[in-house]
Amino acid sequence: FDERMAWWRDARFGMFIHWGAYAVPAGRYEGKEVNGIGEWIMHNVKIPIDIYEGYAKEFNPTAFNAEEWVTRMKNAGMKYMVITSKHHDGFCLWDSGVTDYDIIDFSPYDKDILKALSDACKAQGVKFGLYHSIMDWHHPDAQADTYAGGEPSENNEERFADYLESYLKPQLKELVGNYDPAILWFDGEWEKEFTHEQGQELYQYVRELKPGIIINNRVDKGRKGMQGMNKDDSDYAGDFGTPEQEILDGISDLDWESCMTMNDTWGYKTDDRNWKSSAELVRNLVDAAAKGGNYLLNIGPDASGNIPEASMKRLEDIGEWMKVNGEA
Ligand code: FUL
Repeated sequence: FDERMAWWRDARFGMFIHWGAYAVPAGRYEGKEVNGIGEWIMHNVKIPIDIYEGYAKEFNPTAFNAEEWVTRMKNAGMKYMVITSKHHDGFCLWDSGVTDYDIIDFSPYDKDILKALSDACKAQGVKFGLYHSIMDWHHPDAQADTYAGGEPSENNEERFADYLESYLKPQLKELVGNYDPAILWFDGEWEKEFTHEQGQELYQYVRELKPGIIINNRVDKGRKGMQGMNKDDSDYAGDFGTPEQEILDGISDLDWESCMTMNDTWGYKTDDRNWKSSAELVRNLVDAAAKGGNYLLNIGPDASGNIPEASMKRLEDIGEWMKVNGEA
């Protein structure tokens, strides 16, 4: 029996939140709809860093209400939240000490979003977790592979190692120290210079900051689904597998969590109206639970801080179903 994992295994259902500067363009660039997921717009149309920064400068979500989001989440039967402290675009939703590229120093908005949400989660008795990208398209030493806007540079390995020590780890220390997250959900570990050894070390680093914390398998190199979770991968860091946009095929006694969008994007996109039905979402939840997994269902709030109507409707429908059928 693993005491550390107990609450997470019981939880079954959580809310993923992808929110950041990409909510401002909302999937459109120069008047045109951009294909692909909303939070990848910087990469997908190769938006230069200084232009993209303009979105962060505009990001002013005055309608954001942390208590209301957590209440909606709870009413849907969700037991935990995982929100993007920093996605691949590098913009931070808290007042980071290692960069000004954050909601307090860079944007007109003056509220620390992670503080508001972690307080609201605590007050309403649900768990608070953070998604944090290892790759960073805004940092000159952590974007080399995926974001083609940067100059090819020399000594990438050294520079990336330096980014890990002087930027990423200090950020994680701030996050764990200030907001006491129950989960750290890493991503963007396919950054070319990032190694398996650095992944193992990152896992240890975060566990030392908070021994009881739970960390996904994407902290280590090789991200796909259940990669690293098999018993013969015991030197692979990470506590649970992360199948994306799919529920596992069979029953598994390994720890896993399926993350999924309600439409086709994680970050808000004005033009994405391809919503799954509430019935389909409930079926996925039941399917995941029956196979021993968790279901992490995403919302992408807009730039003013509103959850899309279609998402609120689905959360309410799932809540109705849970009231009748879910365990207390
Ligand atoms: C992926 C990311 O690249 C997507 O933007 C999203 O965050 C998804 C949950 O994970 O690796």
